Amino acid sequence: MSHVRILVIHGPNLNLLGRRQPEVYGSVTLEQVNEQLAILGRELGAEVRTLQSNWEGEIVEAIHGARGTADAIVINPGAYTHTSIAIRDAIQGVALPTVEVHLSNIHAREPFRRHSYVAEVAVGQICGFGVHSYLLGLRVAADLAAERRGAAS
Ligand code: CA2
Repeated sequence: MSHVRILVIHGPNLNLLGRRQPEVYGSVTLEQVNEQLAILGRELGAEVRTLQSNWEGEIVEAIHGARGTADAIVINPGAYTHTSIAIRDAIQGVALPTVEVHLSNIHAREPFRRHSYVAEVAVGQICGFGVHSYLLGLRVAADLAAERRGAAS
């Protein structure tokens, strides 16, 4: 069977990773996160595509584009987690298994970060483990993608 295809989406401001607020988000840069995802992807036999956007509409379109080009999605929607019905509807619309990840533990921060619109349409949420949230998310997404491929064949 060919490689499962995973789309990893980084939402707004995550391009600043490692350059600001290291006490909250750590000192690893987005490039380093993507590199670790690529290494793990090779280990898992998964094709990993990564994308960062500060634009809600661009994220919505990337999710639409995943239909037919990816088997599962890993998404850190950034602050859109707490505001975006559009991103939630896009995920529901494409019906691809989606894993929500966050670097920080959103449940241990300001009350406005505790609610996620995406959680309601994601298979699950992993938060609070820094870069490991993404790596764990990729492992789960690769399994979900393989299951989905198996069910379709
Ligand atoms: O913990 C996470 O991964 C978040 O999705 C990060 C978002 C925040 O709005 C969510 O509530 C939780 C913020 C991303 C901003 O990232 C920065 C990184 C370095 C410096 C400044 C911002």
